[in-house]
Amino acid sequence: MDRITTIEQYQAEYEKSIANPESFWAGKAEQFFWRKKWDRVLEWNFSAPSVKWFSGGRLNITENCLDRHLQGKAENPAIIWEPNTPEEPGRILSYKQLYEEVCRFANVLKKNGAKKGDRVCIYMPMVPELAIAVLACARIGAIHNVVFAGFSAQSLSGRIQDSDCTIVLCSDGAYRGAKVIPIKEVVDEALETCPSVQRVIVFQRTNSSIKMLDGRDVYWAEELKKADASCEAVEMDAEDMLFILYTSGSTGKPKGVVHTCGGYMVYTKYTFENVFQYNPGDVFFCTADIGWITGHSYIVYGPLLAGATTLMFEGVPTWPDAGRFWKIIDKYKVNIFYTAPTALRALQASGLDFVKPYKLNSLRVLGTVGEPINVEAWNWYDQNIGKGKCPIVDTWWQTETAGIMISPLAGITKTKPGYATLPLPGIQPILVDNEGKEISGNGVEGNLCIRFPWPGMIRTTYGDHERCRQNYFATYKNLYFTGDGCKRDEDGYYRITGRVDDVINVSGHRIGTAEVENAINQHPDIVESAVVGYPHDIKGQGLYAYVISSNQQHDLDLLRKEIAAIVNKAIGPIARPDKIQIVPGLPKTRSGKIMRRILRKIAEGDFSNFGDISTLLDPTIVETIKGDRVS
Ligand code: 7RM
Repeated sequence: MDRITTIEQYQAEYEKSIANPESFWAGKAEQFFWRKKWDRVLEWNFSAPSVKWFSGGRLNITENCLDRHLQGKAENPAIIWEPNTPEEPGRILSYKQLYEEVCRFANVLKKNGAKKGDRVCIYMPMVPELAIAVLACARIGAIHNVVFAGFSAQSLSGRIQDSDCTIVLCSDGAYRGAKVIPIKEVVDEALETCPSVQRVIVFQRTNSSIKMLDGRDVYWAEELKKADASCEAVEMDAEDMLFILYTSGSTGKPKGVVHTCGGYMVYTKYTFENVFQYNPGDVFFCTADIGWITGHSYIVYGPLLAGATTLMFEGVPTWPDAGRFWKIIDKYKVNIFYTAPTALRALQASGLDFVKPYKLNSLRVLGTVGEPINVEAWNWYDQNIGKGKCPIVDTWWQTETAGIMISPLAGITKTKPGYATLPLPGIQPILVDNEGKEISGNGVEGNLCIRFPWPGMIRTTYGDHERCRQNYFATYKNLYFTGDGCKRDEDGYYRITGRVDDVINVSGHRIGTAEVENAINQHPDIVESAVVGYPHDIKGQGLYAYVISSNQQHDLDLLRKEIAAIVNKAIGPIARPDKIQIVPGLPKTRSGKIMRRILRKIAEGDFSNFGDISTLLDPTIVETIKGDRVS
């Protein structure tokens, strides 16, 4: 372990990381087990872009997550699993058990045809087998593509096709609160359009009745019976792909963000240990789903690389009641708790009666991620969960960054509600104006970019490197552009203000407006649509859709229902618009561009100042839309 313990040490470490990044990161990388040491620490240029960390280095990340801990930590709990239903017994897997389960399932994958470099799609609920599957892929060098099990068949199919997966791992069904969700059914529908898939391995969680396709589908448990408990790890190059994870951007189709073995390993462990100030023996509870980057980096890889105990929760925060998180924290004596502002706002709204029955005295550190946290939620978290004694780390980062980038170090960096505070060592943020000119000094605001590589950064977007360049490296020369707006206050503290592109953050989930518009436009009566975000008390942002219908006779409530159903089918319930307004036209400029700024203001209910609307083709449309606003 290698942990910063004072603010002076943070400053010294930060300065070293800027003055000599290569020796700084080499020092971190040396703490791992490499089959062969790297030849070069870093080669990079942001114009291609091409970034290589630890090139020539050979390793397998699972040897660092598992094998390495068998000396001394074999009996320590690696994964604690809490099921959806509180009455169902949980499971605890020691490092030794997890190691054996991963090896066994790695052999199952091999027997079913998976080889190094193959893409394996994982579409599963939050059961230990999901983490085991992820690690088993990494063990044999197969590239995992985890898809959050709330996405629709169409989204799943798109992700499988884009990365040409040959194997799909899924469950029969999933428990989510009081609901049973048909997982295999969604997979079956998705696979109607996925010719690359040869094999489906089905884990039985709910014992629901499912269809099994002869010659394609097999049962997890059956396959395991035939598998050996030892499996040699496949030696990987530091820059070999570890995984693909799809995320929404400002253009229509989600992008497959690619991360590689060496840099990802170094970055997730370093950030895990330092941001949360992890102590050996701590129980760490991250409430994300493994289907998102937060789950990849801070449920699976970061904690396991550190030899920590990671808690996996299958259910939802409000079932059977809004005290579920707090019950789990007391039950397993959780020391570090990491969640999303949206969950905190929902729990705050449920009232303190759900918090009071619990002691919460094992907690030492609290964290948030995914979206800006409002001061009220921050204070509520601080007082009622942390009892004023636990530092809160507001961690800013992205799918593309692999790990935390701007964040306090728990108990070390002085916090300020709403501020992600300072960059971690190795991270060089820069604010630029819309022309790409640096905005220096403090008390300023601009577009957040990063000017130097870090080991966890995105390498490419799967199958389309040009898209990666266009999206992240072409807006501002020689900079990685995050898509976020950001303030730097008088103390040099950073506050992320939200996306400056057409991405909306709904309950901490990234939704591309273009993606939702494409879905809505599939409706035969919809001529055109425009989706914008508006402030939402619980979700942070909600989705407001303006649609033009060609059918004047259409029952409007029915039309809204049909639109919601279409979005559900195309993306999933998380992208369903909160409000739908049927409009006769959209505010467009003479060149045909929709003036979204006006639509955002109307959605917000702010009619004060629309700015210059004289360039609109039909300025009267603004009044009409205003008049019919959905409140
Ligand atoms: C980890 C994750 C990334 C986007 C990012 C921001 C927003 C994330 C914070 C935040 C304010 C934070 N990955 N975001 N963390 N905004 N404060 N602490 O969420 O790829 O799904 O989303 O989320 O806009 O660009 S993500």
